[in-house]
Amino acid sequence: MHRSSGKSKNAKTSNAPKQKISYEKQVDPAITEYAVSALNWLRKAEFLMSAPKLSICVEDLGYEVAFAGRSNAGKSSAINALTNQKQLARASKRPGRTQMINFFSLGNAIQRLVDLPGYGYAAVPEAMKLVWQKELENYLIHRKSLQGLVLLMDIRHPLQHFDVMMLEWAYSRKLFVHVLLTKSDKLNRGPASKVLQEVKSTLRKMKLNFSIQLFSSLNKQGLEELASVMAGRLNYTLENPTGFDLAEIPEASDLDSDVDDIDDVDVDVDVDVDVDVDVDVDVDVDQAGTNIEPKA
Ligand SMILES: Nc1nc2c(ncn2[C@@H]2O[C@H](COP(=O)(O)OP(=O)(O)O)[C@@H](O)[C@H]2O)c(=O)[nH]1
Ligand SMILES: [Mg+2]
Repeated sequence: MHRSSGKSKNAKTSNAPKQKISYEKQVDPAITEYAVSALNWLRKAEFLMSAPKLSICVEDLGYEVAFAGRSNAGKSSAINALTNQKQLARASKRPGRTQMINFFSLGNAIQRLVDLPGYGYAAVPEAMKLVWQKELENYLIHRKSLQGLVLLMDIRHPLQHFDVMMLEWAYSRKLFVHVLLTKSDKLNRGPASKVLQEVKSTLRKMKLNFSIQLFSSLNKQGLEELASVMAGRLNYTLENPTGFDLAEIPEASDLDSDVDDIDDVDVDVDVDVDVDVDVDVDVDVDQAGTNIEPKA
């Protein structure tokens, strides 16, 4: 019995390998030289600073792409996978750790990745939620170097209230949005592409300037696509001649407040925002707003 089943297994494997090997060697045509180079470039990410509010943050020069998502959408995992750095944005089993706007330089300080506070963590006083909501809105509406928003949504729960709010802010200033349907490994291919089509159709109706993809930090699905989109928004070229010295970017304490400028900008925002959005904030930001410990 044992012997015969071993035999049939051998017979099977001896017929199989040739085709399988040639299939595995095929290169995915979506993985271009640019994507590979972009991915390598993004691995240069280094923590720059953590800002408690927009008025105390990296000078608004150059190019930025910001990551946003509800708490637990997979934002920290995505940033870590993209930059190939386990601790860059601390992926946490406990939702609600990200509390500030975190800036990362990408080889030089005028090309940046920004990690925005997550939403959805309920254990935060209502007043703090409103403060953070306002800060987020401020950042999204007024930040001139912001070239695009990467909005992460768990593929099983897309387009929640927070997501729609972010999309409306993006629309109000014609900001490009790249949507990641995260944890795509949780669904089979059929159901996953169905969600992809449905969300795509909603975003079209919202008249957004957007792109969308499936993404999984777990099995690295969609990393190259994300890297290409980001690099494109950040003006990365294969030569990437932007030589910029980190030392030229002033420390947070040297920066003048941008608050007056922000008040002067006349942006017509028509956003219908309920106040019950769960902003993901820990309350250990001190009163003066000078706590700049990175937390993700
Ligand atoms: N299956 C699966 N789980 C993921 C993936 N990305 C993140 N997670 C899990 O989802 C939870 C929240 O992830 P995290 O990156 O901390 O989310 P964040 O709150 O948006 O920063 C963690 O338990 C992760 O291990 C993924 O691609 N696939
Ligand atoms: Mg996180």
